[in-house]
Amino acid sequence: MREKLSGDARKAALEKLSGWSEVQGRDAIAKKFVFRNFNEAFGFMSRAALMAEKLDHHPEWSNVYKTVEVTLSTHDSGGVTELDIKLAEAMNRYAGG
Ligand code: H2B
Repeated sequence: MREKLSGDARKAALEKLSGWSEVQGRDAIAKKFVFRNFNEAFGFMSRAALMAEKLDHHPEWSNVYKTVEVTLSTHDSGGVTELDIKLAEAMNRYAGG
């Protein structure tokens, strides 16, 4: 099982992750991605889904038209781990920043 990130390591990891923030009342991080249209939103989701399978680590997410809301947490560990940071970084790359 992965170790939960806390303290300085967690702070440092989050500071590098543009647009991601702590979820209130839960050990998780979240970001709302807004694209130009559905095609771009779904392209992003397809790339992220392939990475999620590769990492065997899966997002909680929803899509409405051009918006994708993502929450990341490692369920097996009950909180945010290095895997969530990895997937969040990949998602930022796929979203173009
Ligand atoms: N995704 C997330 N976000 N957290 C997990 O703990 C997790 C997962 N566990 N994807 C994986 C799959 C595990 O259940 C399987 C058996 O590897």
